[in-house]
Amino acid sequence: MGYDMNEKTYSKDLDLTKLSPYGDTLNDSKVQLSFTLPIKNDELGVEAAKLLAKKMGILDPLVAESITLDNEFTMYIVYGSTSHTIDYTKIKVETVETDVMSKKEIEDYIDDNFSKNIVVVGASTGTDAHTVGIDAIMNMKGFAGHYGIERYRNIDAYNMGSQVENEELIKKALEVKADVLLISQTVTQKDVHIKNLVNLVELLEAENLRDKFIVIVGGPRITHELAKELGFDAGFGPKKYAEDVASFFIQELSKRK
Ligand code: B12
Repeated sequence: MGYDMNEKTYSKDLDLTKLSPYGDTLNDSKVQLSFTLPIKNDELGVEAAKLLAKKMGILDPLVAESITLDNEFTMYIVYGSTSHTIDYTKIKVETVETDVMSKKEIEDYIDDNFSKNIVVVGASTGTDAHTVGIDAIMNMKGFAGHYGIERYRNIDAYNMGSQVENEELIKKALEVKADVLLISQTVTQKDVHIKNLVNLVELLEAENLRDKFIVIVGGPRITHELAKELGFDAGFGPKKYAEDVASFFIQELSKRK
C-alpha cells in the first residue's frame, strides 16, 4: 500500500484516472485550505467555516485555526478530505514548444542567425504596480540564478518599469525599433489584466503594428493558452526565466525572417 521503499515506486493502488491528494497515506484525499469571513471570531464563525467547507466538498472538516483579523474579520484554516478526484490521464495543457537554450547558446544563435542585436521593450502595464516579475526576466542580475536579458551581450533591453500605459509602450517600441514586446501582468482582480491585454492588441491592430513585433505576456496567472486566446504570441507563468522567453523569441524571429 502506498510508496514502496524497496521498489522506489508507488503501488498499484495509485489510480491516475482518479487522482486525489496525498496527506498521510495514498488516496486519503487530505487538504488544507484557508479563507477569511467577514464575521467575528466566535463559535458561530467556526461553525460557518465548517459548513462552507462541507459545501466545497470537504468531508469531515476540522477548523484547526480561527484567527481574529479585526472585530469583523476572521481567518480560518480548515483540514479535511476532498470528495473530488480528477482524471490525470486526460489532462491537456497548451505550452510553449521551443527548445530552451542556455544564455550562451542564445547569444551564439543570435550571432549565427541575425545581423543585428535583438531589441526588446518590456513593462508591467496598465494599473499594475508589480515590478518584480518583469525585473526577474529583464534586469541584469536576474532571478533565482538566471541572469536577465539585459545581461545578454547581443540583446538591447529596455525595461520601462511598472504602470506603463499601452500607448507609451508602443511609442517606445517604435522609437527604439523593437523586435519584441514583453508585458508583465500580476493583478488579475476583476479581470483587469484581460481588459488591459486586449487593449494592447487592439491598439497594435488599429495602427497596423501587430505583425511588427513578437508580443509576449507573463505573470503568475498567465498561461500560454490564455495568451494565445488574447492574441499574444506566447504566455509564460511561474518558474519561467529569461532563457525560456529568449529561446522562444529568437526562434520565432528566425522563423519569421
Ligand atoms: C510584492 C507584492 C506587491 C508589491 C509590489 C512591489 C513591486 N515593486 O513589485 C506592492 C506592495 C506594491 C503590491 C501591491 C498590490 N498588490 Co501585490 N503582491 C506582492 C507579492 C507579495 C509578491 C509578488 C512578487 O513580487 N512575486 C515574485 C515574482 C518574481 O513572481 P512573478 O511576478 O510571478 O514573476 C515570475 C513569473 O510569473 C514570470 N513573469 C512575470 N512577469 C513576466 C513577464 C514576461 C514577459 C515573462 C516571460 C515572464 C514573466 O517570471 C517571473 C519569474 O519566474 C504578491 C503575493 C505573492 N506572494 O506572490 C502580491 C499579490 C501579487 N498582490 C496582490 C494584490 C491584490 C495587490 C494590490 C491590489 C493590493 C491592494 N489592495 O492595494 C496592490 C496592487 C497595486 C497595483 N496597482 O498593481 C495579489 C494579486 C491577486 C490577483 N491575482 O489579482 C497578490 C497575489 C497577493 C494576494 N494573495 O492577494 N504587491
